[in-house]
Amino acid sequence: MKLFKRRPKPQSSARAVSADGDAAADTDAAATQPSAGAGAAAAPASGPTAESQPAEASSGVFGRLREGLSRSRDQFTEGLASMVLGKKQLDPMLLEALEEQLIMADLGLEATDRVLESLRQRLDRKSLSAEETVITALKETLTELLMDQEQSLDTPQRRPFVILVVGVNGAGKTTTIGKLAHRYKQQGLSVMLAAGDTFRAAAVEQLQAWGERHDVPVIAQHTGADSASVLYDALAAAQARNADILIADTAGRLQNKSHLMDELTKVVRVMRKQDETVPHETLLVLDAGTGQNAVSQAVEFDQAVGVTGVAVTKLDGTARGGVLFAIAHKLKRPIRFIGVGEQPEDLRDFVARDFVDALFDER
Ligand SMILES: Nc1nc2c(ncn2[C@@H]2O[C@H](COP(=O)(O)OP(=O)(O)O)[C@@H](O)[C@H]2O)c(=O)[nH]1
Ligand SMILES: [Mg+2]
Repeated sequence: MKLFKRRPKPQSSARAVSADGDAAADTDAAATQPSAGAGAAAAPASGPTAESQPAEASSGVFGRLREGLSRSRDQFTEGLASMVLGKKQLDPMLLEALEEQLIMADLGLEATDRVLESLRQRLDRKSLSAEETVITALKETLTELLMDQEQSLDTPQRRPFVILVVGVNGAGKTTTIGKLAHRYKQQGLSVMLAAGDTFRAAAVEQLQAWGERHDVPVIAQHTGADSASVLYDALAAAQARNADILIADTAGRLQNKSHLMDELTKVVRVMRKQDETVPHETLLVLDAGTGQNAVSQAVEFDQAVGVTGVAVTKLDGTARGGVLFAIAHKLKRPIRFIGVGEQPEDLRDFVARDFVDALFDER
């Protein structure tokens, strides 16, 4: 356990993005440069890179998670440990300081309130003897909050199992689809991809590049084509080829937010003409780096298309990993995956206890 000095950080909102497509311009740019990026750039190797091998060998997969979460860990635990050092009880001043730290770690007000309330109840049940007790209780409380949403995606229920991937531009949809394609291929499943983001020029090519890399067929039309018709064709093709899994990309930005939500609703309606059970998973991709904005996006997408699972990406590039607690608390949908890097193996099943342990630098 590290002990940290208390060093308040300002809440930066440098990368704020709203579900409103228009405000997504900055992430849009982020998405487009490397995005030939997820496609052409840094072809993720299927094994660990030379650079990551020592960590992998020494501390295994948990080491990679820990490494990925280092910035969030600094933000998260900084102050917390030193604050409870020597404290025998959760006095009002300590509570207030904890509250401040949790908010700064991007938990948001509601999740922070919930955590403090549960912590208080937990601590009421036993008297404090050492610093470790407060930390342990806090960790248990945090794990419990996330545990409700720890539920991995069970794909073999249907064939083809259709995953519709939604989220604002730059959130990491296409990259996550590429990583998933890789993962399912590794499991010996037959995978197909649908290039439903027909709005942006680079989007189709980006998905095709992932498809080529992992030898996965991509159903696509030209840029500007009707997204619903691409997905309709893709579903027909997946059925005809008896594919195990079809993963559909969608646009993250249209003229405005209501266009985007209307388009997604239409896509679902059109696909259901073929199979009324689809999509079997509506996976919302959220960029952790957008902090509390990710929470409002979650609510809006859920209202429009009914989110059944969440992938939280870019946890490696941000100190705002605490937002995951806010998402879990607010959205109350399973968190399926977390992205902690750009390698295919950096998309991981979400495990609440591992996540909290990695935030507290343990194991
Ligand atoms: N570091 C890091 N970068 C990611 C992760 N997921 C996606 N990215 C990057 O985020 C950018 C936008 O991703 P993209 O998949 O194009 O987003 P989309 O617009 O939602 O399809 C790309 O440069 C990706 O390589 C992640 O987990 N970690
Ligand atoms: Mg994309």
